[in-house]
Amino acid sequence: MNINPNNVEILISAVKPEQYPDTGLPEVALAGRSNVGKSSFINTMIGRKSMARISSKPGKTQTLNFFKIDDQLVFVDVPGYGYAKVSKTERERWGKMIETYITTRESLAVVIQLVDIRHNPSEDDRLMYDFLKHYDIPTIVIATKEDKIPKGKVQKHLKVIKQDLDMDPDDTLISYSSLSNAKNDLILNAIEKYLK
Ligand SMILES: Nc1nc2c(ncn2[C@@H]2O[C@H](COP(=O)(O)OP(=O)(O)O)[C@@H](O)[C@H]2O)c(=O)[nH]1
Ligand SMILES: [Mg+2]
Repeated sequence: MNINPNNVEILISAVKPEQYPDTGLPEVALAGRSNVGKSSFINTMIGRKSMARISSKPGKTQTLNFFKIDDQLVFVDVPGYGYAKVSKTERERWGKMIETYITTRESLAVVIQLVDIRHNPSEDDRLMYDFLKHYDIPTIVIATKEDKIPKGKVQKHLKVIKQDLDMDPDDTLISYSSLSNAKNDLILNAIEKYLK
């Protein structure tokens, strides 16, 4: 699969199912704590520097942002979890929005869960992964920011992540850095397996 960066458009920022776009295309949703690199991942994958907004302020995007990618698939940028400074009400609203999307969206093909390769998965990372497995959502785990650790340590960190998340053997784990597009093909191939 190839993506033409000039054929990428933001469709809508949605909160409720009535606002989800009706494209007939399979969807790939990005999950992960705020600031882990979801928006950067989308930008690097589509080859557009600032399509998805990269926030210096974590916890800011509180909508589901739908990006139509080259008439082949839709990336859904999901607001991050684990940001301490949001109120309980906001957190609950966030939870409902994610839960509704994940559990009811028929066109959802696969979730890409991003974790930071430098750290053990957080409690929230584990809850998210368990939630996805509970609903039988195929998941690709991307351990990002690999440029921040020595190359020789990547495999060891991946092993810890796989163990801590108790990953399903059917799910793929890939180390990654949004500073480079070297793994775009590898990741698109992994995604493609889940597209009908
Ligand atoms: N070094 C490095 N920085 C990254 C990487 N991915 C994201 N970042 C930085 O991490 C911060 C948060 O990224 P962002 O994409 O906004 O995270 P989001 O909140 O999950 O969407 C930004 O300062 C990015 O430039 C990466 O792979 N390597
Ligand atoms: Mg973001």
